[in-house]
This record gives sequence, C-alpha cells and structure tokens, in this order.
Amino acid sequence: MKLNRRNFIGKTILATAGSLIGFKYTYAQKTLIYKGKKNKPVVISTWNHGLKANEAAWEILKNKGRALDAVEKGVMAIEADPDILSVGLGGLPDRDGYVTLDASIMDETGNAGSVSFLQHIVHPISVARLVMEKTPHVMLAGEGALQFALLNGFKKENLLTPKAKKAWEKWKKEAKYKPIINIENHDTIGMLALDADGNLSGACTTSGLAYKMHGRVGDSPIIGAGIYVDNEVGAAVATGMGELVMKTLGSFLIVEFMRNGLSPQQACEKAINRIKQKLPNYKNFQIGYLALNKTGETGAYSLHKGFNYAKYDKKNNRMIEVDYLLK
Ligand code: SD4
Repeated sequence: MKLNRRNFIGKTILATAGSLIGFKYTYAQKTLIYKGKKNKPVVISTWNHGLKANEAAWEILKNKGRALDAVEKGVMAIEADPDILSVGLGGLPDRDGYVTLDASIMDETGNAGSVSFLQHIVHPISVARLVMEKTPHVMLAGEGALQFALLNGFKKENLLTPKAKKAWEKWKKEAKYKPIINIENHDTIGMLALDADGNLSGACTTSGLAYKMHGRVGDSPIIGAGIYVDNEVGAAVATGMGELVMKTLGSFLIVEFMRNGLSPQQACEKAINRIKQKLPNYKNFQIGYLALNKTGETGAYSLHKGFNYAKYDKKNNRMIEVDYLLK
C-alpha cells in the first residue's frame, strides 16, 4: 500500500485507538498506515437533500469515477433545484434581497478552490473548481469571482425565485431588517466521497445564512473551516452557523483529530465539544459536522437535535440521524 512506502525514521508506536478502528498511527514518521478492508466507494452528504445529491454522485462513483467529479456533480443537483431554499438557484437572499453564494472544493492532491459572495451563477461549485484548476489562487470573491465565471462561459442568471422573494418579503415585515440568527437557519449541502481508487474529495455550497447582512461570508468557502480534505487521513465538512465553525476551524480540526487516531465519529464529537469550550453563546446555534476517513468509515455529530445526513455505499442510499451534544 502506498502509505507504507515512506521511509521509516525512528521507532514506531502503534496507537491502540487507531488499531481498533482500522489503522495504525506511527508517531515517528507521522504517517497513517491503514489495514483491513476499505468501504469504498462511499459518499455522504448533509441533510435530507443529501439523498438526491448522493444519487448524482453515485453515478460517477459506481463507474470507478473520480471522487472530485462525484462531489461536484452531486452538489450541482442541489444548486440547480429551485425548491431548495438554502443553496444556489432559489436560495434565500440576504436582508437586502440579494442571493449571494459561497462554495468550496478540495481534491485528493490537497488542491483547493473556492468562491465567496458570488451572485447570479447557478453553479458556484463549478466556479470554485475552475479557480482551483485554472488559477494560481484558492479563493475569488464577489465581482471578481463573477467576472471570472462569465469569462469562463458561465451565464448570468436571476437566482431569486418568486418563492424565495415571497419568503424574504414576509421576513422583512416581521424581522424589521434584523438578521435572524438561530438554530433553524441552515441547510448547506456538504459532500465527501471516497472513490474506488481510495481517493478522497469534498465539496460544499450554500446561499449562507438567510437574511444575513449584505457582504457576509460564512465558513463554507473557507478552506479548513467549512471543508477540509487530506487524502492521507480523511475529510470533513460543516453545516450550521458558520461563525462558530470559522472561530474554531472545525473541518481542519476534525481531520487533525483523525490524523491523531480518532475515528470520524470521535473527531466530530471532539470538534463540537471544542465549540462548547471556546464559544460562550454556542447554545443558540446549530452546527453539524460530517467526516469520512481513508477506510470509508463515516461519522457525524451536532450541537442540537435535528441534524441528519445521507450515506450511499454498496448497501444503499439512506438517511442517518445524528447524535448531538445538547440533550
Ligand atoms: C453559513 N454554514 O453560511 C453556512 C450555512 C449553513 O446549513 O451551513 N447552513 O454559515
């Protein structure tokens, strides 16, 4: 196995926890060595709309396609759906009525791309992928991201559907222009996949918090916060109140916990507990974390009840209810 071929320096210590969950961690060489059977391919994604996203991703994964293509195609199915009020076309606008989108993508080589505060483009995830593959940068924002998308053949469209506009107008009357920040205000699509070749990738795309301040950018396009992929170890993605994720760099933290021998489940729980330790107002918000490791093992945990995710592997495509901290 590729991971075993690194030069061994110093003595190797096996982490008991790691060996229990299917891999050994060698402190001396800081390299994970996986043993046992892998559950691959596998794809997981956040919330109920994850089922539909997984279907699109599985079309690629079942034919031995690349995880990167699978996660892009998977989340595109949700971006294009006008009935999903939290991502892409039909996303709820900011408090001034503008639909502004954040998206990010990471591949198995550690390459990353993202867009933030992007308007008028149905598939921000594909713009993020182009940023990753065609520019020397990681993130493009606002007008610059839009210009880049238009130059690359994307079409300028009105993303504010009548349904979303109506919801915004109702909100304006009731909320008097104050952004509502609560545990309900979420539904980003975050997706992680391990392909038949054993490679990991991830994607995340959102219209962000509904009725946010104009110009607000969340965690989803921030590499390490909303998403992180390390092909040696695993991947993680976040949903919920982005500010809490950004302040604790949640996805990177989860991958680092996995690097140190924790299972995806343990790593998600520890990252949620980090929010509790560090951020006093955490009870007012929902956060959900999702993780996948190199063996195809998955885990998830949230602050509040109600988070779920869809998992598609050889068995089937199914919803999984997630355990949570605040009982
Ligand atoms: C944000 N994390 O913009 C996103 C919102 C979200 O599920 O995840 N919704 O803060």
